[in-house]
Amino acid sequence: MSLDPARLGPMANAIRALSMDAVQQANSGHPGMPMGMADVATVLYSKYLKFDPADPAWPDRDRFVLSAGHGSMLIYSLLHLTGYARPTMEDIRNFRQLGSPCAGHPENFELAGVECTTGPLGQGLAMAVGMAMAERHLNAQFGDDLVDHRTWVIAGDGCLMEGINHEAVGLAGHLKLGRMIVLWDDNRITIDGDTDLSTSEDVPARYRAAGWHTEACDGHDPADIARAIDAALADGRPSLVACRTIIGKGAPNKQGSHNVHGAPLGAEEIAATRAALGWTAAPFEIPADILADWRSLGARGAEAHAAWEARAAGNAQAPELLRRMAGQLPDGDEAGKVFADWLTQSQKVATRKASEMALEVLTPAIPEMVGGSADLTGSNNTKTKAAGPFSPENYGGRYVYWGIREFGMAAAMNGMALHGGVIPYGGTFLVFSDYCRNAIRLSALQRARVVYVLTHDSIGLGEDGPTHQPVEHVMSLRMIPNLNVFRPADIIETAECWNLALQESARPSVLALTRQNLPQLRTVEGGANLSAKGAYRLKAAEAARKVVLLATGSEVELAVNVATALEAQGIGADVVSMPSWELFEAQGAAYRAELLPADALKVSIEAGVTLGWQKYVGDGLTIGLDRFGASAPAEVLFEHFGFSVEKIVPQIVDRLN
Ligand SMILES: Cc1ncc(C[n+]2csc(CCOP(=O)(O)OP(=O)(O)O)c2C)c(N)n1
Ligand SMILES: [Mg+2]
Repeated sequence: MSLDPARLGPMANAIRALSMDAVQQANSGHPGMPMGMADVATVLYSKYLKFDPADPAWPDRDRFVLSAGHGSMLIYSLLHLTGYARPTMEDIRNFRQLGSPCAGHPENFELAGVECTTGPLGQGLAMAVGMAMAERHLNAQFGDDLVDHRTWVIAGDGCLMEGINHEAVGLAGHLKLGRMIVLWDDNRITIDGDTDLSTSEDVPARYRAAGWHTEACDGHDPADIARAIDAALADGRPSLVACRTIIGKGAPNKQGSHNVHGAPLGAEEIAATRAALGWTAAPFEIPADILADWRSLGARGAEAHAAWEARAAGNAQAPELLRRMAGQLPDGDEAGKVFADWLTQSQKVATRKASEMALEVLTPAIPEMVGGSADLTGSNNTKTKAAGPFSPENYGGRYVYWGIREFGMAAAMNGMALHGGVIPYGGTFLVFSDYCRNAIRLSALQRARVVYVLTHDSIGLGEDGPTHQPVEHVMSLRMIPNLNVFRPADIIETAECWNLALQESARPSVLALTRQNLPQLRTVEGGANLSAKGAYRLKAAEAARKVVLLATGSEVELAVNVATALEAQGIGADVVSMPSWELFEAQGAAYRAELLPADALKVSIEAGVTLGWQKYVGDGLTIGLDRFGASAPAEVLFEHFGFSVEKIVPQIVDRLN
């Protein structure tokens, strides 16, 4: 460390001052955590973290995740002090105000240097596991010269208490992610009060049981913090460093109490803190010598960065790494040729099987795809020949056995996507999307290209019964903004939807896929990817059009049969297949009106809740399932719950008369 250790105290106090003043100004926020972890963060940034404020996206930088996202002023202070272009002091003055990148909780798309969006406790640490996995994966493929960095996390009691922590820690220990270091803000305080109120767990023992190395230190003693981090670096296992801290450290009357967790200190206590810290600068002013120390530390990162650039310049693999890190798909369209050939065939397969067939074509062509499943590989059909197991012995493997850890998988996939260089996809049953729903939401919020392969998408899964039969899931996933929900109807649409999912560089996708076989409905070349418009006319009315049938997934076949029966009675019916609401919404009004004309009776058919379909059918008919399913073979269930030509046609005829 080139910095005089005596300078670290004032540097940490700069974080304390900025944090308490910004929270006071906003009259909202969390001063306790940044003030408590200021010393640890100062040691981390001054001695260990590899970063370059002049180029925050440099591929081989260390990743730093503030999992305790409520302490957002900690990272805003660090980014400003070390010399990132943003946040400016003006941004910090406007903490939590409209238009400031200093959002209430850190947002990855607001500020370079914020690696992921945090605040939902536990998920930051779990995303860091994915980042550490991506690092080892790319290291295995590109070597130490190009990929050689660490993943650091600051996490609080809450992050360690959440259930997802068990999944994340189990994965990291099993995968031996030794380049991951978690600095635990062990302040023994949460919102309600002392942690004694709600826990008596021996957290380090749990981590050790999962294969981690653990250390403890005095989180206010820079030398002791450095000693513990050095020990963590020396150990080959992932490390947890319990940093014993005092929440709100520096506020003489309030520190150590849950009252400093999430409320401004107040003018009086701020004055007392200034006096106690010997901090005489006005709010939002950093004394020149202290700022100079921080900036010199920030400038130091240029050296490691330049050394990496020099190595990359002479490395034949560097362009490929940069392509992947930029999120650009490889050139060429070998896959497209195979998919075009499928149009000349007539393959009756489940869409989960069609997805596997598409993946067998896509994964060799797109080497950055890394697949996996939460212990349902054979059911989700996610494994391909190109993807060998990802393991501590072979981090270059492209298939992750996530175990029964849906939430951990989804969060880690977010981390992998945000790390860059990897396009993760992972499977589970659609009904268990609820187990990972908040991570799916964070994929969408963070604009992360993650593909969720969610199979067994309706009562069509049959005998496993209502616990396993999604009813509300497809519709409820459609409610999440910036998430593409695809429900393809056959092998052709499945391939189209996979292509669309991969092309969405800033949006996650869900593929809702069937267990049961579905006939191929598209055989003639219809021009470009028809699913790209979200909905398209699969079959035009022959008789004068009176009805438009709108269906998704397995119910498109039924809609075609219903149309045939209506035509036999002289009633013209269009069939519109609608694999994606989101993409349909993005079409122009003219296209939407052409597909859903005002003068026809519109009927939706989907084996799930009907709430929502009124948007497209107006006062037309909604055929769906507004109750839980039952245990029986699929054909019996579809018949029983009214998904048959015999039960649907009379309802339509009735309505027309
Ligand atoms: C999943 C989730 N549940 C609840 C919250 C609300 N919340 C924010 S901070 C916090 C307490 C966290 O305690 P700790 O991590 O110890 O933070 P400290 O009080 O020490 O800063 C809670 C419950 C949240 N942000 N995320
Ligand atoms: Mg705490």
